[in-house]
Amino acid sequence: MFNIVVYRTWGSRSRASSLQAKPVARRTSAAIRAIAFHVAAIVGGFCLSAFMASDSSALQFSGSGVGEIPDGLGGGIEGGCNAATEGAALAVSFAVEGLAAPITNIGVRLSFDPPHTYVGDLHVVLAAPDGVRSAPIFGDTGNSGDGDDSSDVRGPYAFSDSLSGDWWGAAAAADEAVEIPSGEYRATSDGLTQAVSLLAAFGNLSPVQANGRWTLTIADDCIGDTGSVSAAALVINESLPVSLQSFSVD
Ligand SMILES: [Ca+2]
Ligand SMILES: [Ca+2]
Repeated sequence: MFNIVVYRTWGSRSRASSLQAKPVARRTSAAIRAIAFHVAAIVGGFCLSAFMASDSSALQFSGSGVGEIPDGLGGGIEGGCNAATEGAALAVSFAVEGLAAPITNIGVRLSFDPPHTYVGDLHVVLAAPDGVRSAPIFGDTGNSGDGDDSSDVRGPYAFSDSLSGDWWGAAAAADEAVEIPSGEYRATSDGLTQAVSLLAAFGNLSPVQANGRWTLTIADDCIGDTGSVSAAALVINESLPVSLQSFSVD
């Protein structure tokens, strides 16, 4: 197998170098093994370097403006909490710069501390610098017509198209006053369990359009349960699936 590597590597350069390779290959198998080892090491090292370089090419931006989420105004009766009863939204911003290629992957990381004690109160939306393109991360989680899910949120949580966690399912599985487990989830529609594609919402932005101030708004629509966003990050164009471990900003 290594012989093939040697010949292909040299043969691809020029006819002269290919001819030079053959006499070497005929001398001893030990020589071939030594050469092959070095070529394999070089190729392997190159691949590792390329892997690391592409991985580190992801752009990560820490959110500014984290803090307490103003409480909502609604409550008391069924359906009393809705868009009209949202408190002032907490706006966390990401100063995106240096993006030179189209968006191929985008993810959000979010942590709450102190935890918010009622996930169904919350509406989280990511908006591009143009203020027009936006996508929900989650909202009215567990909306069933007779109330939203009462579980807590602490995190950290990661959301992107390349993740598979079921946010609504995790909320349903967690009892009242029990935290939705930290983990990796798909973003979901506001008030609906359907997954949302962040790439569909933002993938058509040019680099020029994508560089600028992105905003993550977190609004609470119901009185009585509160919490704070303690950290947030926006990751763009990571070569690997955007994972919880990939976020280094706390
Ligand atoms: Ca629950
Ligand atoms: Ca509330």
